[in-house]
Amino acid sequence: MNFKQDLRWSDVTPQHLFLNRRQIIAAAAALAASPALAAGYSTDETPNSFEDITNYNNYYEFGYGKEDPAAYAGALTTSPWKVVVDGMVDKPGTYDLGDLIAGLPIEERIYRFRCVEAWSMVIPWQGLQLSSLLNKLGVQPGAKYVAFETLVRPEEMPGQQGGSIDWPYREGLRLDEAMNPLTLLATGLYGKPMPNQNGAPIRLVVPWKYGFKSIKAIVRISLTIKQPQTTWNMLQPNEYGFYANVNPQVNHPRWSQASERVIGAGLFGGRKDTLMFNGYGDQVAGLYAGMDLAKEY
Ligand SMILES: Nc1nc2c(c(=O)[nH]1)N[C@H]1C(S)=C(S)[C@@H](COP(=O)(O)O)O[C@H]1N2
Ligand SMILES: [Mo]
Repeated sequence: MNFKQDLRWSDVTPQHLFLNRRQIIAAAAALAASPALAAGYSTDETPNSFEDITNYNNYYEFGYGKEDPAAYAGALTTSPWKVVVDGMVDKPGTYDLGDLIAGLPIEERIYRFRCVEAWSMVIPWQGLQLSSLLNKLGVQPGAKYVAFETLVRPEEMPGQQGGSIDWPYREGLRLDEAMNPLTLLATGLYGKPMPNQNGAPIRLVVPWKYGFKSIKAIVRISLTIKQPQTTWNMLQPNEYGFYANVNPQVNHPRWSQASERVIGAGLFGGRKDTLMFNGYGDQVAGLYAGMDLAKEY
């Protein structure tokens, strides 16, 4: 099965042929908006419109099309929401989401977001640093990785009724990546609670990695000794590695990663060079010192 063909299609389709009128208006509005605040960890690039961010999604539990999540994710029940915490942690348990994150500071961060399919957006997230939750839970010595799983509920997630993915969608980070202050558990965007299609009620955001690392609708967080299995690596290990750091010098076997199509900017160029670590190298390059990123992709 061929997933992630978006790039091959878009590369042969001139931008103006696939932007519809609504998208063109949204793009113009996004560019006319005043510049974003460049504070703390945020980029000062102009965010994409709410319209773009919530209508061009990858969420295979709701279909393979970019507009499927907007069409079908509304049916997902996100309250109550339980999260299982297990593995090498002082306070394991099954938590109600509200209790799990109670008291942890919620921040606003405008991040670049780069999909492995070579498109990108700028998204104003709200969320907590994953490190703050891990510190609250108490990571035990010897834990080296954090594993995440998405909800399995085929009656509300029609994509789980078939297909090649071995549900649940799974992801993982090395503990030092998880503790990096850039890494968020996001609970909202544009100042609103997280839209279902973007991963309500809580999803990961790791801005220096390809978008597939940013797992949605998290119901399990496990501290492990062994490197966890991850969905795209399980499906196509020669195409998707565990690290998945944005790297313009290491191409996907089926397409270049040197540049990216900027969603919503079609009227004004629409393509730009991809930056190493998606522009977050100052904060994260040190995590990979001594590693060959062409081999550990
Ligand atoms: N559970 C789950 N999480 C997921 C995915 C998915 O299919 N299922 N897709 C990933 C991919 S490939 C991308 S690019 C981002 C997209 O996030 P967005 O729709 O909020 O832009 O979600 C990631 N998280
Ligand atoms: Mo992606």
